Amino acid sequence: MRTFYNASHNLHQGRFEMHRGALVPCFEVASRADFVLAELRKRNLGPIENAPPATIEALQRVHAPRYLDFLQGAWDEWVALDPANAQRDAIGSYWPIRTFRSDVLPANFHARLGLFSYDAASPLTAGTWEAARGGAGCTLAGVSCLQQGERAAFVLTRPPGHHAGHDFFGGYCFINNAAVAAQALRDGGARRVAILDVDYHHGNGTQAIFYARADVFFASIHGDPLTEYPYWLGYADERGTGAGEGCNLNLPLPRGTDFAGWRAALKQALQAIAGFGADALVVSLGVDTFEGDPIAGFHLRSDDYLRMGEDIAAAGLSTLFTFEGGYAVDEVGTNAVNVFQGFIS
Ligand code: Q9C
Ligand code: ZN
Repeated sequence: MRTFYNASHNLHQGRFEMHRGALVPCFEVASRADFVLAELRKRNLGPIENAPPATIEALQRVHAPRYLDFLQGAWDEWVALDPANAQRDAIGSYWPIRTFRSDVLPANFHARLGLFSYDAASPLTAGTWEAARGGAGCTLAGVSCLQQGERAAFVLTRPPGHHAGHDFFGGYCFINNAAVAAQALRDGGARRVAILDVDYHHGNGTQAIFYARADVFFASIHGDPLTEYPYWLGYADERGTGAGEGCNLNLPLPRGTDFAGWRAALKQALQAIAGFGADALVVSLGVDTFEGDPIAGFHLRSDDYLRMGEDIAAAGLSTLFTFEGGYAVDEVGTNAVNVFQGFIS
């Protein structure tokens, strides 16, 4: 299986995230990708390649122009406000909740930072834009691979993507790689695409992007948003809207769920995807379902990821894996690569 590795990922290295009133060191660290890369090499899973960054035009297939403009220029604006800002990351302080306007684009930088984000856990850094664009480029290279008839490919990138929406970032995500992939597959001629999101957290950005569409099915298995981030989306009654009605499947599970319970939900998701009749599958692969994850609550063990890969392979679809969460850094390589090992076995 070919891997497209975003060599620019380490341009994004957030320092601190706001966590319940305190700035704490970021959980989403650069070494996560390094551990996965090392494990891929160790197990000789296939070629590891680079790809050029995505063009703005390609990103606009999923994201709003004014959002992309903001992301591209944000760091320079931030530093222009105060040269001392070069030593600290940009994090929002003000957000337009219900009754505020979002049609007006404020001149004030902080107001735009709040307009285009929804949490204080996703620091925007000097290299965030380049890193995120690089990841989207790898995603498009992975899509090309599938279009050339390969069974599967892996996009090894960070920052992750599934929390990023049409015009917002959050949950450590800026550009939604899974959405970029699904859209590129559609643009390349796939009639129906399914996205399976196995990250511990609900893929609210991906869901929102495709919520009214009948051509992209979104299925997600995640911690119940009643207690788990992102809290305001990911409930079972969200089934899509308009033409997209019935094309969204959320399978929230309680904290403490082990692999037996998780695997039953996977079976259900894969059955729904089979019923949808997809031409291709995009998997948002987060391994923060691991029992040792510091910010999540499921109890999957390393061997369980082998079974996960086998089950996903049994769907028989050409499959693109994009790397999402997973914060137990020492095990993130083992767990992610176990999925591929199971998939190709
Ligand atoms: N105590 C991804 O896995 N903070 N993002 C949650 C929980 C945000 C996770 C805090 C978690 C975002 C891609
Ligand atoms: Zn996650």
